[in-house]
Amino acid sequence: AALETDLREGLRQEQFLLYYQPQVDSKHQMFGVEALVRWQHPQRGLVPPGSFIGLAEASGLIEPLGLWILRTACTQIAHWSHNPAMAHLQVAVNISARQLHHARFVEQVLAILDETGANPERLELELTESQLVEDMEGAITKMKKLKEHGIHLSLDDFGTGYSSLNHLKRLPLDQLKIDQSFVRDLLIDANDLSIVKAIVGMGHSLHLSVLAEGVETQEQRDMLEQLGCIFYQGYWFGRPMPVAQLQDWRSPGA
Ligand code: G
Ligand code: G
Ligand code: MN
Ligand code: NA
Repeated sequence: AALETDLREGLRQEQFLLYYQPQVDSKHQMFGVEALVRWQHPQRGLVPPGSFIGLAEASGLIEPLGLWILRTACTQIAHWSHNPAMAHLQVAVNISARQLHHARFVEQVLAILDETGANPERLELELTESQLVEDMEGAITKMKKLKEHGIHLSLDDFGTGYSSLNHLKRLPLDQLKIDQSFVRDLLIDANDLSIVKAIVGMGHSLHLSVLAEGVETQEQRDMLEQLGCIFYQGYWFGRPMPVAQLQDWRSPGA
């Protein structure tokens, strides 16, 4: 309960900030970033999301926090639109189940785009299979509306949830993110290699882009490229970082 009180106070005082992790293509170009929230706690220091997102979801505080995250990411998109080096970047934002299933979620997203002046084409929302299956029909309806406005949709942590190919066929997605658990042992586990290969092939057959998460070495990146996967994210390319540092980012291996 102490942490929940702090979280409520943290929201009031805007103690949160967004870090951004590069998303890179096979030509070593950064084409996007994933926004990852941090909590600058007055006593505890910088708190990672793993330590408070669960509580924010359970307490309902994820609703105001999620709106703050979206508004901050969209404000960043609008700022970058005036910077030729950054204007092309897609900004991916993690959406929690509770936000998505809010009756007014689509209206909330559109209002924030309007308010910030962000180009909807630069915004990508990351959803997970487990949150979609809670209300598949409702989710599909909302996703279609978001897509009509040019917003991109990505399926996060792919392969760890209730992957039903029937769902995948029906979901209006742009991208699959291969979960990092499959990438970790790609070079030593033949099963992971087969799974990644299958996900890449299936994703491309469904006209989705496929991004591999958790890429930590050049060897993993090279193997992914061999398997036909051309979009990557992970510590090899860069850790989540403050926005100021992103300007100086250079791709390893470029
Ligand atoms: O960085 P870390 O490994 O602690 O992140 C843990 C989890 O927090 C991840 O599953 C990540 O998706 C989630 N997360 C990070 N930033 C956000 C955010 O802005 N909104 C939501 N809903 N989840 C986030
Ligand atoms: O659930 P989601 O996929 O949004 O969470 C992404 C989380 O994975 C973030 O907390 C991010 O910091 C973390 N992450 C990003 N790249 C790597 C990586 O290369 N290795 C590991 N172990 N974690 C990573
Ligand atoms: Mn994510
Ligand atoms: Na993920």
